[in-house]
Amino acid sequence: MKNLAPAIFPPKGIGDAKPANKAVLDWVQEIAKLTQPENIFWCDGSEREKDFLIAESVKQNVLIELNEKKVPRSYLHRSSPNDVARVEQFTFVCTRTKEEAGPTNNWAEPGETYAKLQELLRGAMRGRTMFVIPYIMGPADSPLAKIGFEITDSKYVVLSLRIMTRMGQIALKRLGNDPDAEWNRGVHSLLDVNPERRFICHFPQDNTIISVGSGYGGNVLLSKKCLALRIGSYLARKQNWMAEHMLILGVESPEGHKHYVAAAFPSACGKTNFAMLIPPAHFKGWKVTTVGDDIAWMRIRDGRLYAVNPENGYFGVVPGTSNKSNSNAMRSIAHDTIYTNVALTDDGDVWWEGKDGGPPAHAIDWRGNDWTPQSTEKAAHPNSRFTTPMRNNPALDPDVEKGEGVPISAIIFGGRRSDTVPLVYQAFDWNHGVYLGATMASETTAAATGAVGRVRRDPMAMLPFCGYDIGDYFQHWLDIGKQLTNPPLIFNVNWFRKGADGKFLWPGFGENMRVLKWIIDRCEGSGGALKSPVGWLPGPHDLDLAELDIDHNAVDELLCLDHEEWQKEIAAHQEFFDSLGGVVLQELQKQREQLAAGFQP
Ligand code: OXD
Ligand code: MN
Repeated sequence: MKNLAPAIFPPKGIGDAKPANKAVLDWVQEIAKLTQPENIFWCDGSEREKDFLIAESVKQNVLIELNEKKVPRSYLHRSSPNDVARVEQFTFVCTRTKEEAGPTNNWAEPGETYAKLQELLRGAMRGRTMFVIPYIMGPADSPLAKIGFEITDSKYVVLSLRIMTRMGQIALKRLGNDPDAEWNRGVHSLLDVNPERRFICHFPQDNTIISVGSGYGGNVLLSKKCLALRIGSYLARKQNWMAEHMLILGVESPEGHKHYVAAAFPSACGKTNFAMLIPPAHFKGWKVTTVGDDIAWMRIRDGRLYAVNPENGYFGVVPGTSNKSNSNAMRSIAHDTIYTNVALTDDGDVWWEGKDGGPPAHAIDWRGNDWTPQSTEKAAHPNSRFTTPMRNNPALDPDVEKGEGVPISAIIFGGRRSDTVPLVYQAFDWNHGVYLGATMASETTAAATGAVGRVRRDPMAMLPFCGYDIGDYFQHWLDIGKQLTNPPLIFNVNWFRKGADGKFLWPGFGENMRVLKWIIDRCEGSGGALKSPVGWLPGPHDLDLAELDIDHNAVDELLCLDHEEWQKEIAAHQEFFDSLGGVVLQELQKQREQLAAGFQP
């Protein structure tokens, strides 16, 4: 199998950045004893190390070098066709009791799970190299920063983590040699990339993650979903901060007034596009900048929420990315990028469905087979990805490295809903906003294996990522609200509402600036709104739609509340709450009753 490349032997000065911390060394020895690798490679994050690992990966076919003129210093990786997305059904939260994991997580007993994983890992790295990757999540000097170590037998993971985190010496330095320092233990092995032996297991009480049997990013870049969200959310509750599946963007008016907003949309619902939004010509002088595109860590300071992006790069969905949908992303991925599961053109470039220009006459598809426009299969997998440093983003926010974070004026929830949910509305207050987040739903996407297009409740876009009981998570949101004297306003958006003809009513992408502008107006106390049963809705003239080619009926449809649809929606909220058993809080039930009362005839 192409992923299971044999050991590599670096020259002196590469792969020998052994940490000074004894607790780390002991843990690495323990894992090495179990997995029995040929050798241990201690990563330092240097350029020399990168060059060496890339050269070896190309030699061993783990990476394919792309045309230097078309996409400089960029590579294509093909994962096993059975391993192309997150596997929620094989993802476990192994708290001491089932109740602590709650009704939305797969729970497994920690002792038994460790024993099972140990058996799978026994001798798993024989004849191979074991990499030890130290990394920091968050700006190095942030009070929110966390240190993690990932042990892996995949060079693709090392090279990806080098992009996605602050990796190497910087983390070793920050950790120092305090044996009691807090750090996350992550172990990953490809094993034989067999779905039968694929488990992504979290042990929040031990700050430990073990992932086996996969090479796909969301399952194996342990810094991201596993540490920054599942373990992160568990730590956040214990330590009174928030770990959320949210992008963070800055929006600056021509007069230089700046706000930051954080937005929680489920996987593959446009977080990266929104975070990199380019305002349409009508919004001359307005600027949107990116702090993060997937994860926000937030803490309370002076009665406000401040956010940092714990990541250092973007792991984004490729298909559909174009100069029209997201030209900042196109510029970001034009160089120094690792592509996974896109198509390879005959001149060594990459191609995917939705890329600018027509399809190539011939390409090699994501599985490595010949492809032409007549093929019935997609050339790029719908969940094919780019891994690119955030430094590549021309719209990167200047305060992205600020340890204290950026102050959040608004939180936005949103899902992919063909009907029912208006383009935008504002919660009456924090607790009502928590209800909006807790009941949000979205049509499923290719980011996880399973059916696509099915409406499922995805509270705060955290359904697959909350590392503990969801009822306690809702309570944590309410508790945080009580501590904020200047809380962010909370909004809900839906870019995906469709008309009777099945077509999207809203143009989306850059035009979402019009919605963002209303949100900013509301934060500044200047935007108009009408009170409705679901929250504050913009009136017909409150959204700036100048120079937008949109039918008035479409705008009415986008903002309307259909009573029948909402009766169904409110019933679905109750059904969802019922499915959670006893965990739903009185406060949220009260919010539901108020909402229902608003729709009484
Ligand atoms: C992601 C996801 O990869 O949410 O960000 O699946
Ligand atoms: Mn995500």
